[in-house]
Amino acid sequence: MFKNAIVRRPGHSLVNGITSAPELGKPDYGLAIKQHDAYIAALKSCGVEVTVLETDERFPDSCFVEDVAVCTKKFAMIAKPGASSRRGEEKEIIEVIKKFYNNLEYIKEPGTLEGGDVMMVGDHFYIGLSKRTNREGAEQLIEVLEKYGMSGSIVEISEMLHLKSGLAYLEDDVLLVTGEFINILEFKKFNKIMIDEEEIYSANCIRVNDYVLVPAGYPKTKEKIKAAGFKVIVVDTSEYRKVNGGLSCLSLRF
Ligand code: CIR
Repeated sequence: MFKNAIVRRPGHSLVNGITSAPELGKPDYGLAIKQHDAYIAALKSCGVEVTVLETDERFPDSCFVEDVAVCTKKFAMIAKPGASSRRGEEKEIIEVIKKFYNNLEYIKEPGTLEGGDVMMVGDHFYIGLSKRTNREGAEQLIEVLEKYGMSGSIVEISEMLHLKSGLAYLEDDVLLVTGEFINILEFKKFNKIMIDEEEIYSANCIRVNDYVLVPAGYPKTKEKIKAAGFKVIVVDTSEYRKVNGGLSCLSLRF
């Protein structure tokens, strides 16, 4: 069960967020704010208390709070963004994390790690090696997980931005998978829901207590998740998608 979530309001600088899809255009700020409101409302309807942080115009991608920390049952790991324009965002999350956690740990240079590369499955954490998370960062996280009686393992990523760009664990042994992750041996044990190539963005869903949040505009994914027995809440993230952001990156849940 998640009791809490932390989000950060996007700033106007969101239009300058890192993107690999400039053809989608720049985010419309007014719409992004409305979508953020709806996202917060969706989290609340799942029964979590939402802490809303102020905008931070210095960092265009700072609404993607998932990347700057990893929140586990026993400790929070303050991450170390691999993207240079995001370096420093992690310092801005420490104060609020301290309100919820006594045990804080820190990824140290030369390690880099972004929370979007970390997928929690019970007490085990899959860590993607991406352009943002390096082996040193992943190994630091594994060492700390082991210190607290948990475990971690590494998954190599070749195409996706983050591990959770193409994977989502919906609990109850169900894993949403797409693209390069479909045939990975470590995921064989899960009941997999395959995401169609043309709906690839929608692999980034989140299970929050009794519901699965699914991005708007991906009917096949929505139907598959419903058919697997989950209750679904649809949330529009079109403006965040323009800067490679999805449902999971917009919050920390714990
Ligand atoms: C970035 O490239 O860092 C942002 N524009 C998007 C971050 C998305 N985060 C995530 O998938 N966890």
